[in-house]
This record gives sequence, C-alpha cells and structure tokens, in this order.
Amino acid sequence: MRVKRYVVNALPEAVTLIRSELGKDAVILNTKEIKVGGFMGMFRKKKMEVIAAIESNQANIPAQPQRVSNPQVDAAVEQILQTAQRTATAVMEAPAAPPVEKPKHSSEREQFIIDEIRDLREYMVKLSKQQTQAAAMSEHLIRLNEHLIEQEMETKWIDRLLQAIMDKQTEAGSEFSKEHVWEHAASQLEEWLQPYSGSGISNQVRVVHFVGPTGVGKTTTIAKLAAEQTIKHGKKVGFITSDTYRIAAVDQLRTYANILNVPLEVVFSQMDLPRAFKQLDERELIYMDTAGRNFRSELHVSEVNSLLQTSEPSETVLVLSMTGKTRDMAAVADHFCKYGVQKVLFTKLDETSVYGAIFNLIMNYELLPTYMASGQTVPDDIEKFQVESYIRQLLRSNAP
Ligand SMILES: Nc1nc2c(ncn2[C@@H]2O[C@H](COP(=O)(O)OP(=O)(O)O)[C@@H](O)[C@H]2O)c(=O)[nH]1
Ligand SMILES: [Mg+2]
Repeated sequence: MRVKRYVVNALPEAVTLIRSELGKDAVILNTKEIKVGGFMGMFRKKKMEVIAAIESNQANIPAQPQRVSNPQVDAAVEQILQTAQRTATAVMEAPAAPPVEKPKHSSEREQFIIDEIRDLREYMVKLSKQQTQAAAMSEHLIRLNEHLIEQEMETKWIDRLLQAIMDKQTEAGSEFSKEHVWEHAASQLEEWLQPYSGSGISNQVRVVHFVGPTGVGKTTTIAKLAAEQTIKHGKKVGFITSDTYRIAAVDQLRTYANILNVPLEVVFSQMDLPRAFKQLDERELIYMDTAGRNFRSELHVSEVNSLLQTSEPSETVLVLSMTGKTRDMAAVADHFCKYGVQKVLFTKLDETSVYGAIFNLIMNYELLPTYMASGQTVPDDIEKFQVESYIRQLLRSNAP
C-alpha cells in the first residue's frame, strides 16, 4: 500500500491531486483540519490534511492519460461535455426526430454526438435560409402563390414561376409593385405556353379522331366544329361514329348530321372502317366520334386506338372536361400520350373557375391545346385556344 499526505485549502483540491498522482482507485483514509505557519501561535492559517492511499500494485497508474490538471480547462471541458450530452439527449428524445439507436461504446457515442451536432447545425442553416427566402417574398408574391394554389397549378410550376419573378426583382434591385408581380407572372407563363399554342386542328389532315372519357363533350364538340367548317368555310364534312355502346349516342350524332346535312357512317369494329371511308370518299373532312370509356384503364385506350387506324393523314384530339379531377385527367393524358396523341381540347370551361389543370397538362405532357369549349350551345360555345386569354382567366382573381 502506498500512503500519501496532502495539505490543501479545501477537499476538492485534494481530490484532484490524489486522482492525478495516485489514480482513480485511490481512497481517502482520513481528513482533518490543521493550522499551519503563523508567528508565536498567532496568524496561523486553516488548512486541511488529507491522507490518501492506494494498493501498491496500482500505485502510479494514472486514472486517465496523464495531464497537468488545470481547473479552468477542466471546467470548460466539463461544460462542453454537458452541452453535448444535453444536445444528444434532446435530439434522441425529440418526438419529431427520426429513430436513432443509442450507441454502446464511448467513442461511438462521441462520434454520435458530433454527428448530431453537425446535423443540427445543417438544419439550423437550412431553416435560416428558408426564413430569408420567405422574408424575401413580398405580400404580392405570397398572394400570387396562394392564387395559383387555388387554381390547382402544380407546386413545381408555381415554385419555378415565383423564383423567376424573384430573380427579376433581384435584377431590378427593388421590390415589384402588385401590378408588376402579376404582369411578370403573365409574361412568364405566356413564354412557357407559347411554344405549344397556335396549332389548332391541322388543315393538312382529312381525318380527325376525337377520343376521351364518357360525357366530356366529344359529340357536342364535333357538332360545333363541323358547323364551323360547313357554314363558315363551306367544307364538305362527313361523320363516322364507333360509339355503338349506347343507342342514344348514335342518335345524338345523327341529329346533328341531319341539321348540318352531313353524311354519317356507323362502324362496329375495325373491319367496318374501309367501307365507311369508301362511302365518305368525296368528303373533304371526316370527323370520327368514339365511345367514351374509363380511359384510366390502359386496355380501353389500346382498344379505342385500334379503331383509329387509317391510311390517310389523320390526327387524334383528346377531349378533356374541366369538371374532371386534375389527377384523373393526368392519368388519361398519360395513357393517350403513350399512343402518340399530341392534341388536346378542353370543354366545360363555363362550369369551373379553376384553370390550373390546363397549364399542368400542356407543360407536363407537351400536349398542343386546340380549342376551348364553354357551353352547350352548338355551334357558338367554342373558340380556338389562345394563350393570352387563357392566362388572363388563370390569373384573374376570384377574390370578392
Ligand atoms: N357546360 C357545358 N356542357 C357541355 C360542354 N360540352 C358538352 N357539354 C354537355 O355535356 C354533356 C355530354 O356531352 P356529349 O357531347 O354527349 O359527351 P360525349 O360523351 O363525350 O360525347 C351534354 O349534356 C353536353 O351538352 C361545355 O363546353 N360546357
Ligand atoms: Mg358522345
């Protein structure tokens, strides 16, 4: 056993010394108050005598890597460790945090704490960046954002638009007025849509197929367009219909055919097509009506597609109603695009005040918009798709 005597001002001082000299396994055998120094029994200082001991085979083994103890450094290290531990505990116990495994070994634990602190720091930086960006959004941009969300424009397009306006604002070096923000929005949207517009239905093709879900307005639209072609342009138009699922469907088109004095051929299968085309041989323009089906099913898409085969120049127009759900419209568009459909026609604009789906569909599927129908009246309620008037509708505020 090795015994050592320490004279110190206070016990904690002795503990530090004992630990560094005798190691962590040393034990304190005795402590007592003593008085040292002074002069003739006066002015003696109060001290503490501490007797510590360690088993001899353990003597001189330092508790930790030997270092010179410095109370200030110790205190600082202790504080850092406590902070790190608190942080780690907070992170581990935070309800929103992803599940974490408590590491077992101290080196793992240190690494874990360091990683957590780094993550925390990155998160703080990200948060402050987001706050700066949100702060950079003027009340006009915030209103525009809200308006476009109400219009069901996809978030990715809204974000792109807002970013473009903010970039222009930065370039200009000052915050845009309300009018400026909305003007820039209009011109940016126009710029994006312009490449897809102005196509209408080609003059070069003789056969135009109309496809789309049940009840979107295919037959009505055909009647509207045929009226325009016969009455306005004096064209010789013919009709074919393959919508034989409902008796009323054929009758509906026959009624329009009679009014417009346009011949109508009914086909029940692909095999009837050559005969129908032969009957309509001297017609300059042929509109083909098809049955509306659940075109979210690709099987129905391929089925209708098999009826659209002709040896002649033709094109197919996908008819979509604005009363449909945005997600369903996207699914239908997705299927028809796989079959090479490039043109789209939107109906029932009169029945909605939400127009974002048109933008999403054109941009996401690179569909070429042809016409917009906005009512049941044949032949008036249809007009060519025009980017400017569409953007005006999209941006028009519905606020009371
Ligand atoms: N409000 C409104 N109704 C329409 C429009 N186009 C067609 N419709 C109506 O929608 C219903 C279905 O039209 P129809 O042409 O038979 O659809 P189809 O099944 O696709 O051939 C009819 O009552 C039409 O009058 C439109 O643009 N606006
Ligand atoms: Mg129909």
